[in-house]
Amino acid sequence: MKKVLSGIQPSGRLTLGNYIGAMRNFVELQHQAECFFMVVDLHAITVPQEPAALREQSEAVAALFIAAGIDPAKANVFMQSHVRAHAELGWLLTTLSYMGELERMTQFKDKSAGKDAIGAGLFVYPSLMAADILLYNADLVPVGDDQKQHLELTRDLAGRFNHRFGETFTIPEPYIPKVGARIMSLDDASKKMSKSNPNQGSFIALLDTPDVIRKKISRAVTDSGREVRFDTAEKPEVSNLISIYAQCSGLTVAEVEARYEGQGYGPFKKDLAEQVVGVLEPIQQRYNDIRASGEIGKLLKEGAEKASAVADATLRQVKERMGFLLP
Ligand code: ATP
Ligand code: LTN
Repeated sequence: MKKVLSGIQPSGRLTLGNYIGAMRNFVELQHQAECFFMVVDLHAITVPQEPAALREQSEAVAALFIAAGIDPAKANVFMQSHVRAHAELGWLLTTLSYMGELERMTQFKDKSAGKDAIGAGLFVYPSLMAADILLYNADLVPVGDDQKQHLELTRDLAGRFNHRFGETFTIPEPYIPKVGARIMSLDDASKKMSKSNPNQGSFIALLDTPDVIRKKISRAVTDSGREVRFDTAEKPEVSNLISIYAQCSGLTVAEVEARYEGQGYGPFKKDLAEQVVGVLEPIQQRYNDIRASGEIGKLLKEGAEKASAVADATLRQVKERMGFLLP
């Protein structure tokens, strides 16, 4: 059976981009593979987090995994910080990572741009991500387009380790959706939709109320034309909205274009809002039930126990091959 691993940071309120780009594929893959889905809190602290908010967001992300359809009886859901092997293998792989390759990471460049104090954790972030993946010998890693480069680095690190210390790690493949791998910001189609964007109108949060969703979509930037046509070069804003529509309705891009031919943006945006609400409302209901049940702590504990058993065995093998004196 193939192994699948992915993670989402509790660095803010999850967005429709996280859902379409990543989480939805988690739900699909759980039926075909042995899955490990984590809330990557150790990654979230590579930029400053307020402790109370981090704790709340961590529980919220875990509850959203389940609400989105991940079945904890099928997939392991856990907190990264509950499995100590992540931090430990992260350090071991940091010692195998080169400054030059880490400096080339666009996420690092974007997140450090214009800052005078840049945390060292932000720099070595990809080495920790590689540890996350390699601990479970994952074959597939479902992520959005922005994580492709980190996956490449993970593959390089796995290959480097195998070459130096003997075949140990599986070389993982990214699993990226064909449509929706990069949902753009509602206020600026040149930037990806991000939960860390201070402009709340730039993203749809999975827990936004239907009215807020309608308002955000009606205010989403378009262009001065009126044609609902997919053309990322000429019409990036409208194309982004068409992608969201297609992903939420199950229609193809061409079917969405045909449905709104000659109708202008008004009816298109109105229906788009209802499509998004239709996808998010059931998730929100399940989310509220799960939070109210008080079961999340128990689920995470069980998930971490199962994940630790796998991760600890890999870590022990890695340390042995690297020449550590084992206890
Ligand atoms: P931040 O903006 O705080 O850095 P993020 O949402 O980009 O956070 P994560 O929470 O770690 O980062 O992302 C979780 C998953 O969601 C990743 O697989 C990422 O590729 C995917 N993802 C994030 N934003 C988008 C987007 N706009 N479109 C498609 N996929 C996305
Ligand atoms: N870097 C990812 C989050 C992440 C991840 C992982 C994704 C951390 N560890 C392991 C897949 C597998 C991000 O910023 N979106």
